Amino acid sequence: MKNFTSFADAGDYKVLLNKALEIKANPYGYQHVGKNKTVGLIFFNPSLRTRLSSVKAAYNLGAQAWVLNAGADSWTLEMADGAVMNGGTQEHIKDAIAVMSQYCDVLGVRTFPTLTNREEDYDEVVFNKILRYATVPVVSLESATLHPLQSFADLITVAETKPTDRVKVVLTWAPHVRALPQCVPNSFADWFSEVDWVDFVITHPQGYELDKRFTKGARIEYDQSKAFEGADYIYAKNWSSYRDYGQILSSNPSWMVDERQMALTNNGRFMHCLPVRRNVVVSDAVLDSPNSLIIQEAGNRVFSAQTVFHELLK
Ligand code: SN0
Repeated sequence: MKNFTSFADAGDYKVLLNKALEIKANPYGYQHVGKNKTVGLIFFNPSLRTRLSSVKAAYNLGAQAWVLNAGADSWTLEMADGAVMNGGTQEHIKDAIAVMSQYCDVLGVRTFPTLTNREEDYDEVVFNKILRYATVPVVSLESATLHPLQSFADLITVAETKPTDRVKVVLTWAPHVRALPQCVPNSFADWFSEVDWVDFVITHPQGYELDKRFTKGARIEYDQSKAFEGADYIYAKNWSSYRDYGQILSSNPSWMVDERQMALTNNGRFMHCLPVRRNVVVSDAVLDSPNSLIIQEAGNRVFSAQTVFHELLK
Protein backbone atom coordinates (compact mmCIF):
# COMPACT_ATOMS: atom_id res chain seq x y z
CA MET A 1 0.00 0.00 0.00
CA LYS A 2 1.46 3.37 -1.11
CA ASN A 3 -1.50 5.67 -0.43
CA PHE A 4 -5.05 4.91 0.70
CA THR A 5 -7.70 6.70 -1.34
CA SER A 6 -10.12 3.98 -2.55
CA PHE A 7 -11.00 0.27 -2.51
CA ALA A 8 -8.34 -0.34 -5.17
CA ASP A 9 -5.61 0.81 -2.74
CA ALA A 10 -6.75 -1.78 -0.19
CA GLY A 11 -5.16 -4.57 -2.22
CA ASP A 12 -6.75 -7.89 -1.23
CA TYR A 13 -9.62 -6.70 0.96
CA LYS A 14 -9.81 -10.08 2.71
CA VAL A 15 -6.23 -9.73 3.93
CA LEU A 16 -6.84 -6.15 5.07
CA LEU A 17 -10.12 -7.12 6.79
CA ASN A 18 -8.43 -9.97 8.67
CA LYS A 19 -5.66 -7.61 9.73
CA ALA A 20 -8.27 -5.17 11.07
CA LEU A 21 -9.98 -7.91 13.09
CA GLU A 22 -6.57 -8.97 14.43
CA ILE A 23 -5.75 -5.36 15.40
CA LYS A 24 -9.16 -4.90 17.02
CA ALA A 25 -8.57 -8.01 19.14
CA ASN A 26 -5.13 -6.73 20.17
CA PRO A 27 -5.13 -2.92 19.66
CA TYR A 28 -1.87 -2.19 21.52
CA GLY A 29 0.03 -5.16 20.09
CA TYR A 30 1.59 -3.17 17.22
CA GLN A 31 3.21 -0.26 19.04
CA HIS A 32 6.65 -1.06 17.57
CA VAL A 33 5.20 -0.02 14.18
CA GLY A 34 4.34 3.50 15.31
CA LYS A 35 7.27 4.15 17.64
CA ASN A 36 8.87 7.54 16.81
CA LYS A 37 6.36 8.01 13.98
CA THR A 38 3.95 10.89 13.45
CA VAL A 39 0.56 10.92 11.74
CA GLY A 40 -0.43 14.35 10.36
CA LEU A 41 -4.12 15.11 9.80
CA ILE A 42 -5.33 18.05 7.70
CA PHE A 43 -9.01 19.02 7.57
CA PHE A 44 -10.39 21.39 4.96
CA ASN A 45 -13.92 20.53 6.24
CA PRO A 46 -15.59 19.68 9.55
CA SER A 47 -15.13 16.31 11.22
CA LEU A 48 -15.89 14.56 14.50
CA ARG A 49 -15.38 10.78 14.03
CA THR A 50 -12.65 10.96 11.41
CA ARG A 51 -10.53 13.39 13.41
CA LEU A 52 -10.88 11.65 16.77
CA SER A 53 -10.71 8.07 15.53
CA SER A 54 -7.60 8.85 13.46
CA VAL A 55 -5.85 10.39 16.48
CA LYS A 56 -6.84 7.40 18.63
CA ALA A 57 -5.67 5.02 15.89
CA ALA A 58 -2.25 6.70 15.84
CA TYR A 59 -1.99 6.51 19.66
CA ASN A 60 -2.97 2.82 19.65
CA LEU A 61 -0.07 2.22 17.24
CA GLY A 62 2.37 4.01 19.53
CA ALA A 63 2.58 6.99 17.13
CA GLN A 64 1.98 10.69 17.75
CA ALA A 65 -0.64 12.70 15.87
CA TRP A 66 -1.15 16.36 14.98
CA VAL A 67 -4.21 17.98 13.47
CA LEU A 68 -4.42 21.10 11.31
CA ASN A 69 -7.72 22.75 10.43
CA ALA A 70 -6.70 24.31 7.13
CA GLY A 71 -7.92 27.84 6.66
CA ALA A 72 -9.11 28.19 10.27
CA ASP A 73 -5.81 27.50 12.08
CA SER A 74 -3.42 28.02 9.19
CA TRP A 75 -2.90 30.54 6.42
CA THR A 76 -5.57 30.56 3.76
CA LEU A 77 -4.32 28.17 1.09
CA GLU A 78 -4.19 28.88 -2.64
CA MET A 79 -5.17 25.90 -4.80
CA ALA A 80 -4.72 27.28 -8.34
CA ASP A 81 -1.52 26.48 -10.21
CA GLY A 82 0.31 29.58 -11.40
CA ALA A 83 -1.88 31.93 -9.33
CA VAL A 84 -0.70 35.51 -8.82
CA MET A 85 -1.23 35.54 -5.09
CA ASN A 86 -2.17 39.19 -4.62
CA GLY A 87 -5.63 38.39 -3.21
CA GLY A 88 -6.94 36.69 -0.08
CA THR A 89 -4.87 33.51 -0.18
CA GLN A 90 -1.57 33.52 1.67
CA GLU A 91 0.19 30.22 1.08
CA HIS A 92 0.16 27.85 -1.89
CA ILE A 93 -1.01 24.26 -1.38
CA LYS A 94 2.20 23.17 -3.13
CA ASP A 95 4.36 24.64 -0.37
CA ALA A 96 2.01 23.78 2.48
CA ILE A 97 1.75 20.07 1.64
CA ALA A 98 5.48 19.74 0.99
CA VAL A 99 6.21 21.42 4.34
CA MET A 100 3.67 19.32 6.26
CA SER A 101 5.25 16.21 4.76
CA GLN A 102 8.42 17.23 6.63
CA TYR A 103 6.52 16.91 9.90
CA CYS A 104 4.91 13.48 9.58
CA ASP A 105 5.31 9.94 8.24
CA VAL A 106 1.71 9.58 7.01
CA LEU A 107 -0.56 12.44 5.98
CA GLY A 108 -4.35 12.18 6.26
CA VAL A 109 -6.38 14.74 4.30
CA ARG A 110 -10.07 15.66 4.18
CA THR A 111 -11.44 17.72 1.31
CA PHE A 112 -15.11 17.96 0.28
CA PRO A 113 -16.56 18.34 -3.23
CA THR A 114 -17.68 21.68 -4.64
CA LEU A 115 -21.01 20.06 -5.68
CA THR A 116 -21.09 22.69 -8.43
CA ASN A 117 -18.33 21.49 -10.78
CA ARG A 118 -18.80 17.76 -11.37
CA GLU A 119 -15.79 17.38 -13.60
CA GLU A 120 -13.43 19.01 -11.11
CA ASP A 121 -14.86 16.97 -8.22
CA TYR A 122 -14.83 13.62 -10.04
CA ASP A 123 -11.31 14.24 -11.36
CA GLU A 124 -10.34 14.75 -7.68
CA VAL A 125 -8.44 17.88 -8.71
CA VAL A 126 -7.69 19.02 -5.14
CA PHE A 127 -6.84 15.59 -3.77
CA ASN A 128 -4.58 14.83 -6.73
CA LYS A 129 -2.64 18.05 -6.10
CA ILE A 130 -2.09 16.86 -2.54
CA LEU A 131 -0.92 13.46 -3.77
CA ARG A 132 1.45 15.23 -6.14
CA TYR A 133 3.00 17.54 -3.54
CA ALA A 134 3.16 15.10 -0.59
CA THR A 135 6.40 13.26 -0.02
CA VAL A 136 4.89 10.81 2.49
CA PRO A 137 1.99 8.33 2.05
CA VAL A 138 -1.42 10.01 1.92
CA VAL A 139 -4.67 8.70 3.43
CA SER A 140 -8.05 10.00 2.30
CA LEU A 141 -10.12 11.17 5.25
CA GLU A 142 -12.89 11.81 2.65
CA SER A 143 -12.14 13.30 -0.74
CA ALA A 144 -14.49 14.90 -3.27
CA THR A 145 -15.90 11.51 -4.31
CA LEU A 146 -14.97 8.84 -1.75
CA HIS A 147 -14.71 8.08 1.97
CA PRO A 148 -12.74 4.83 2.10
CA LEU A 149 -11.96 4.71 5.85
CA GLN A 150 -15.71 4.88 6.48
CA SER A 151 -16.42 2.03 4.06
CA PHE A 152 -13.63 -0.07 5.53
CA ALA A 153 -15.12 0.45 9.03
CA ASP A 154 -18.53 -0.49 7.59
CA LEU A 155 -17.07 -3.70 6.19
CA ILE A 156 -15.51 -4.54 9.58
CA THR A 157 -18.90 -3.92 11.22
CA VAL A 158 -20.81 -6.17 8.83
CA ALA A 159 -18.12 -8.88 8.98
CA GLU A 160 -18.20 -9.06 12.77
CA THR A 161 -22.01 -9.04 13.08
CA LYS A 162 -23.25 -11.05 10.10
CA PRO A 163 -25.83 -13.62 11.13
CA THR A 164 -25.17 -15.95 8.17
CA ASP A 165 -22.31 -16.58 5.72
CA ARG A 166 -24.09 -14.70 2.90
CA VAL A 167 -25.92 -11.47 3.68
CA LYS A 168 -28.12 -9.02 1.83
CA VAL A 169 -26.92 -5.43 2.25
CA VAL A 170 -29.09 -2.54 1.08
CA LEU A 171 -27.84 1.00 0.59
CA THR A 172 -30.83 3.33 0.70
CA TRP A 173 -31.06 7.01 -0.17
CA ALA A 174 -32.92 9.00 2.51
CA PRO A 175 -34.15 12.60 2.62
CA HIS A 176 -32.13 15.56 3.93
CA VAL A 177 -32.44 19.32 4.13
CA ARG A 178 -29.08 20.11 2.50
CA ALA A 179 -27.29 18.98 -0.64
CA LEU A 180 -24.69 16.42 0.53
CA PRO A 181 -21.74 14.80 -1.24
CA GLN A 182 -21.96 11.39 -2.95
CA CYS A 183 -18.73 10.29 -1.19
CA VAL A 184 -20.20 7.92 1.39
CA PRO A 185 -22.56 6.07 -0.99
CA ASN A 186 -19.95 6.01 -3.82
CA SER A 187 -17.42 4.55 -1.46
CA PHE A 188 -19.84 2.09 0.15
CA ALA A 189 -20.74 0.83 -3.33
CA ASP A 190 -17.06 0.76 -4.36
CA TRP A 191 -16.35 -1.63 -1.45
CA PHE A 192 -19.52 -3.65 -1.02
CA SER A 193 -20.04 -4.50 -4.69
CA GLU A 194 -16.67 -6.31 -4.46
CA VAL A 195 -17.39 -8.40 -1.37
CA ASP A 196 -18.18 -11.93 -2.53
CA TRP A 197 -20.40 -12.88 0.45
CA VAL A 198 -22.65 -9.83 0.05
CA ASP A 199 -25.79 -9.50 -2.12
CA PHE A 200 -25.68 -5.79 -2.68
CA VAL A 201 -28.72 -3.68 -3.59
CA ILE A 202 -28.98 0.11 -3.96
CA THR A 203 -32.34 1.87 -3.69
CA HIS A 204 -33.07 5.53 -4.42
CA PRO A 205 -35.59 7.71 -6.25
CA GLN A 206 -35.13 8.25 -10.01
CA GLY A 207 -32.38 10.77 -10.72
CA TYR A 208 -30.15 9.74 -7.81
CA GLU A 209 -28.12 7.17 -9.79
CA LEU A 210 -24.52 7.16 -8.63
CA ASP A 211 -21.51 7.21 -10.95
CA LYS A 212 -21.38 3.73 -12.57
CA ARG A 213 -17.65 3.62 -11.91
CA PHE A 214 -18.44 2.88 -8.28
CA THR A 215 -21.67 0.89 -8.49
CA LYS A 216 -20.28 -1.69 -10.96
CA GLY A 217 -22.51 -4.77 -10.74
CA ALA A 218 -24.84 -3.54 -8.01
CA ARG A 219 -28.57 -4.15 -8.39
CA ILE A 220 -30.55 -0.90 -8.48
CA GLU A 221 -34.12 -1.09 -7.16
CA TYR A 222 -36.30 2.03 -7.35
CA ASP A 223 -38.96 0.59 -5.03
CA GLN A 224 -37.59 1.02 -1.50
CA SER A 225 -40.00 -1.51 0.03
CA LYS A 226 -39.02 -4.18 -2.49
CA ALA A 227 -35.33 -3.50 -1.83
CA PHE A 228 -35.81 -3.86 1.94
CA GLU A 229 -37.45 -7.31 1.68
CA GLY A 230 -35.26 -9.88 3.40
CA ALA A 231 -32.37 -7.45 3.96
CA ASP A 232 -29.86 -8.29 6.71
CA TYR A 233 -28.42 -4.75 6.71
CA ILE A 234 -29.92 -1.37 5.88
CA TYR A 235 -27.36 1.37 5.26
CA ALA A 236 -29.05 4.77 5.01
CA LYS A 237 -27.48 7.89 3.56
CA ASN A 238 -28.61 11.02 1.83
CA TRP A 239 -26.77 12.25 -1.23
CA SER A 240 -27.41 14.94 -3.81
CA SER A 241 -27.87 14.05 -7.46
CA TYR A 242 -24.88 13.04 -9.56
CA ARG A 243 -26.85 13.47 -12.80
CA ASP A 244 -28.26 16.93 -11.99
CA TYR A 245 -25.07 17.63 -10.19
CA GLY A 246 -25.40 18.70 -6.57
CA GLN A 247 -29.18 19.19 -6.82
CA ILE A 248 -31.86 18.06 -4.39
CA LEU A 249 -34.43 16.30 -6.60
CA SER A 250 -36.59 14.84 -3.85
CA SER A 251 -37.31 15.43 -0.20
CA ASN A 252 -40.08 12.81 -0.13
CA PRO A 253 -40.41 12.03 3.61
CA SER A 254 -41.69 8.51 2.86
CA TRP A 255 -38.05 7.59 2.12
CA MET A 256 -37.07 8.28 5.73
CA VAL A 257 -36.09 4.94 7.31
CA ASP A 258 -38.69 4.05 9.88
CA GLU A 259 -39.96 0.97 11.73
CA ARG A 260 -42.46 0.48 8.88
CA GLN A 261 -39.63 -0.26 6.40
CA MET A 262 -37.44 -2.12 8.90
CA ALA A 263 -40.34 -4.56 9.45
CA LEU A 264 -39.85 -5.72 5.84
CA THR A 265 -36.28 -6.82 6.51
CA ASN A 266 -34.85 -10.05 7.86
CA ASN A 267 -34.42 -8.66 11.39
CA GLY A 268 -32.17 -6.14 9.59
CA ARG A 269 -29.42 -4.21 11.35
CA PHE A 270 -29.37 -0.49 10.75
CA MET A 271 -26.21 1.45 9.78
CA HIS A 272 -25.35 5.10 9.12
CA CYS A 273 -21.95 6.78 8.96
CA LEU A 274 -23.08 9.74 11.15
CA PRO A 275 -23.61 12.60 11.65
CA VAL A 276 -27.31 11.91 11.13
CA ARG A 277 -30.31 14.27 11.11
CA ARG A 278 -32.69 12.40 13.41
CA ASN A 279 -36.27 12.04 12.20
CA VAL A 280 -35.33 13.38 8.77
CA VAL A 281 -33.01 10.62 7.48
CA VAL A 282 -34.10 7.95 9.97
CA SER A 283 -36.46 7.85 12.95
CA ASP A 284 -35.37 7.83 16.59
CA ALA A 285 -37.07 4.44 16.99
CA VAL A 286 -34.72 2.85 14.42
CA LEU A 287 -31.58 4.69 15.56
CA ASP A 288 -32.19 3.74 19.19
CA SER A 289 -33.35 0.16 18.56
CA PRO A 290 -31.21 -2.85 19.57
CA ASN A 291 -30.69 -3.50 15.82
CA SER A 292 -28.92 -0.18 15.35
CA LEU A 293 -25.16 -0.57 14.77
CA ILE A 294 -24.31 3.14 14.55
CA ILE A 295 -22.12 3.32 17.66
CA GLN A 296 -20.25 0.06 16.98
CA GLU A 297 -19.77 1.29 13.40
CA ALA A 298 -18.31 4.59 14.63
CA GLY A 299 -16.11 2.64 17.06
CA ASN A 300 -14.72 0.65 14.13
CA ARG A 301 -13.46 3.88 12.57
CA VAL A 302 -10.50 3.50 14.95
CA PHE A 303 -9.66 0.07 13.56
CA SER A 304 -10.03 0.93 9.90
CA ALA A 305 -7.69 3.91 10.41
CA GLN A 306 -5.30 1.94 12.63
CA THR A 307 -5.06 -0.88 10.06
CA VAL A 308 -4.35 1.54 7.22
CA PHE A 309 -1.75 3.51 9.24
CA HIS A 310 -0.19 0.17 10.23
CA GLU A 311 0.14 -0.87 6.57
CA LEU A 312 1.66 2.49 5.59
CA LEU A 313 4.06 2.73 8.54
CA LYS A 314 5.24 -0.87 8.83
C1 SN0 B 1 -20.92 14.54 5.21
C2 SN0 B 1 -21.32 13.78 3.95
O1 SN0 B 1 -20.44 13.42 3.15
O2 SN0 B 1 -22.50 13.54 3.75
C3 SN0 B 1 -19.95 13.76 6.05
C4 SN0 B 1 -20.29 12.33 6.31
C5 SN0 B 1 -19.17 11.56 6.92
N1 SN0 B 1 -22.10 14.82 5.98
C6 SN0 B 1 -22.55 16.06 6.14
O3 SN0 B 1 -21.98 16.99 5.62
C7 SN0 B 1 -23.79 16.27 7.00
C8 SN0 B 1 -24.07 17.73 7.21
C9 SN0 B 1 -25.48 18.07 7.68
O4 SN0 B 1 -25.86 19.21 7.45
O5 SN0 B 1 -26.19 17.22 8.24
